[in-house]
Amino acid sequence: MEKILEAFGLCNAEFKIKEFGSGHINSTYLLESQSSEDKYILQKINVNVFKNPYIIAQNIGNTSDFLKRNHPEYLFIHQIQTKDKQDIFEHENEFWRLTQFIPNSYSINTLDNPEMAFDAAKAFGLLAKNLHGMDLGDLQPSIPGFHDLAWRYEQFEESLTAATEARKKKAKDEIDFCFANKNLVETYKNIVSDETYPIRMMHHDTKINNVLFDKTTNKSLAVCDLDTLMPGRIISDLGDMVRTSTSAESEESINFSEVKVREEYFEALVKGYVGELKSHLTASEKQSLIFAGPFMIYMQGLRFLADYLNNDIYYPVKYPEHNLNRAINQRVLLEDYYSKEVKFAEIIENIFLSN
Ligand code: ADP
Ligand code: GN1
Ligand code: MG
Repeated sequence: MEKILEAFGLCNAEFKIKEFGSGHINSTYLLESQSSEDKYILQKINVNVFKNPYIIAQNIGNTSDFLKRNHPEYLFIHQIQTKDKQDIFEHENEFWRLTQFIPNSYSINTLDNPEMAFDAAKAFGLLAKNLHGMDLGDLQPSIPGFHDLAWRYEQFEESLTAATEARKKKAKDEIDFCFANKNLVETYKNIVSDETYPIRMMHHDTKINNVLFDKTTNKSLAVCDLDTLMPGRIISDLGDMVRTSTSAESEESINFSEVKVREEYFEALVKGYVGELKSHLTASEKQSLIFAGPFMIYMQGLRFLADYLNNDIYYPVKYPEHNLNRAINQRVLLEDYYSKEVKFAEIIENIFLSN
């Protein structure tokens, strides 16, 4: 740690360092100064997932510059550079980055009131609104194919050929469910091939624990976890909010009977997100809002299931059926969404009518 902190111009002896957050991918540390109020978030980028960490730095850096020029009042988590003016410190094949800890902030894994769902969605909507018009020309994806549902489906099929008979047997119901819902891949392909459908700078990981709330007011302050900030479509960002902000149980829960898309949370989310972006949304985007939730829930279910079939090579697991249970959780959530889809379509329509 000493070398890493020194690279960023910080003195190791001054800080208390502890592991932080509940993310699956990177290693996150909170640095707390023992002599001042200074706090930082230091992260080691997972290079099995992000094959080229410099793409992350480029995407965040371009976004940072665009926001400084066009929306200087917006609270964005800018990268802190090393003493050598680098966004990333590369050391012994490890890649480290540093940001300010947003003061007085906290994050949560589940929501217990719709106002916070509204606020979380507003935070992601505001990011997308402020990034409207940004030049995406020379940006690359930090993970190629990240939210390409057709590719995720192929990966699921590949995992089936590699899986042990024992795991396939245990996962039979989930495998059948994924096959039975392949029509979602077709809907996705139609959206991708629609030339009127905009590509925007998207966050791509709008899990509720990536929103920072204010400890005093409980209002959203900023969004974090910017590694997957890259060109994409709004169904990714709205969809992951529906996936993670509407159920009383998180994706980790095995209390499956309580895994549900709560209507008032769904309504709050769409209101919060659309409220920010409304004037920029195209007809094709509006039409796709109802698909956002199923798109992301199904894709996450496929990813957890494929990882179970691949013997858990991507998501950290605490017990052998962990990924299978995560896949079941997503299947239950998707089934619940479908049982309320007509109502959700009405909610979306009313939001546009009342504005
Ligand atoms: P991961 O990719 O592993 O999910 P995150 O970037 O989401 O890592 O960080 C993990 C947690 O650390 C977040 O859920 C949030 O609670 C906290 N966090 C991250 N960045 C900041 C920041 N700049 N200020 C305050 N808290 C932060
Ligand atoms: C990972 O890093 P974290 O925990 O915020 C994953 C997301 C998944 C999520 C599921 C780069 O996000 O795509 O939706 O787990 N990030 C990556 O919990 O794969
Ligand atoms: Mg995170």
